[in-house]
Amino acid sequence: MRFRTVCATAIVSCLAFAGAMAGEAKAQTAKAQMKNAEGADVGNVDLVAVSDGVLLKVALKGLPPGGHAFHVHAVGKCEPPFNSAGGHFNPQSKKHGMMAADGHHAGDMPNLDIPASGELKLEVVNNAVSLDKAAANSLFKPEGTALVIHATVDDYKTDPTGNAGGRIACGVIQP
Ligand SMILES: [Cu+2]
Ligand SMILES: [Zn+2]
Repeated sequence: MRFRTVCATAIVSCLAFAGAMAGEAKAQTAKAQMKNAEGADVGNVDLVAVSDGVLLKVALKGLPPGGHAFHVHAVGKCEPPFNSAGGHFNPQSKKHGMMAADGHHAGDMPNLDIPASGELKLEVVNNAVSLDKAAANSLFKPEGTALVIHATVDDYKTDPTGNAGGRIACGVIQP
């Protein structure tokens, strides 16, 4: 499994380690302001470079309860109904899904489970992407990238979409 959730104390040590490894005073960061198809603010995601990928600090609100697919998409453009964001971010030309034999896309991530309140805070590491502009799997490629939340869950295997239904929220990943 290439993904894992991490606890708050692990994040602190992880960030300190990443900074030491890179020899940088400040960790690379990015952010995405998430909007629904009506243009309403439905939260945001802060991204931080860690030693082996990118930590996503997700804080959402006003979303329909239940399971929802959550991916990095390959174009940094969020025009409702968000087809503008393109397919899943896939710099290595893999098949979709962490349960697929030839998977997975770098942009594939675990489903979100939105509670009845419509609000969710969660932190997850994506080990397949980078905030380093020079990396082949950089989220800062020329066309940009976007985070997309779908109407239903990702089945983690149907290529290329995970059979996740429509796109209900989108946010361009920005420095
Ligand atoms: Cu998606
Ligand atoms: Zn995918």
